[in-house]
Amino acid sequence: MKNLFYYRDKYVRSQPSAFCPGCGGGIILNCFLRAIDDLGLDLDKILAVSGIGCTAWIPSPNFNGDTLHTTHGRAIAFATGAKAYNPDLTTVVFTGDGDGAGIGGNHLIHAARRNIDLKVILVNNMSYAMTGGQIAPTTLHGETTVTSPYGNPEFPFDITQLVKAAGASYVAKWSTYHVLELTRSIKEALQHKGFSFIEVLSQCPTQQRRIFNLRGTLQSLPPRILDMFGESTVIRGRPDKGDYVYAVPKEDVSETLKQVESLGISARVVDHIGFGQVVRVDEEPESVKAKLEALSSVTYVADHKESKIEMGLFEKKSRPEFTDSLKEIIKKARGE
Ligand SMILES: Cc1ncc(C[n+]2csc(CCOP(=O)(O)OP(=O)(O)O)c2C)c(N)n1
Ligand SMILES: [Mg+2]
Repeated sequence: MKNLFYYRDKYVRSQPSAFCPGCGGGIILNCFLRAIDDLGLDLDKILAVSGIGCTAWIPSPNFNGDTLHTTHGRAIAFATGAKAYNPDLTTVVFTGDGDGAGIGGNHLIHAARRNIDLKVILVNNMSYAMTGGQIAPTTLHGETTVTSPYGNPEFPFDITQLVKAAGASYVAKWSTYHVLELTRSIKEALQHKGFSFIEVLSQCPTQQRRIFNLRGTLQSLPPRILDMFGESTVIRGRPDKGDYVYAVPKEDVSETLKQVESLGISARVVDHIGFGQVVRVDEEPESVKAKLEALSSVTYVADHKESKIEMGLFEKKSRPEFTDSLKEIIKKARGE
């Protein structure tokens, strides 16, 4: 079993981290390093490209291989040029949700359409985090940010579905809670020929404190947000027991908890991306739903699957890859 020091000494440039404490960036870097190590990839054959933002720092300056730190929103454009010039390199792009789906959204869909063999890890922290947490195209409707103090009037893109529809041949979505699945998925993407895209829902205690309206000390937030990701997601194709419900409070969650417990039902307060703080009751829905609905502090009793974000593999198919097609066309043009 290799420990963290092994990965740090072999793959990470020695310097203090620029990430805020509890940032998801370190987890994603860790998953990436484990993936390349497991596959035994040669560092000289990897190029990591990033744009601008906290996410852009995951490879640069942390990764001890070749990195290209480019301009905001243009990581995929630079990576396209690099890959077309030297298709032998495994070219991996790290891009934020603002970088990749906002300012660089056009590059993203066109690279997917071309099926160019780039591995794109898009880190979705639901905001333009580095510059203070402004609305991004991934910020959920109603969420509060510095540019939407009364709630976001817009609706987000489903980036995974967008990239799939645009033609990507490998598409997956995970979160920083799902480290084993994410590492496995990065390995699959690294071995897949064609545009390979992984959206990673990531925690940003600094900005998500406001976005998710979380109270409590800063130190308490990273594990809490990770638990929230676990609570708010379902994995495609994995059997889901469904033996629980959520009591959504009218106002005060502690009052709802008190009322539920007064019925002799054991329950706990959990954070949920879709509902905020809710009371989770681990009982068969038929046995508790009506009782919970009758409580004066409960506005609604939600089914376990409601308002959850789907994780997993969304696409894996084979189709002609751009740099291969380009090579053929260059041969033809030269009359070879
Ligand atoms: C052309 C341009 N516009 C705006 C900026 C300012 N800027 C720097 S980082 C950033 C936010 C990046 O957000 P995202 O891509 O989601 O990455 P995160 O920091 O959230 O990981 C912005 C707007 C810039 N550097 N260049
Ligand atoms: Mg972001």
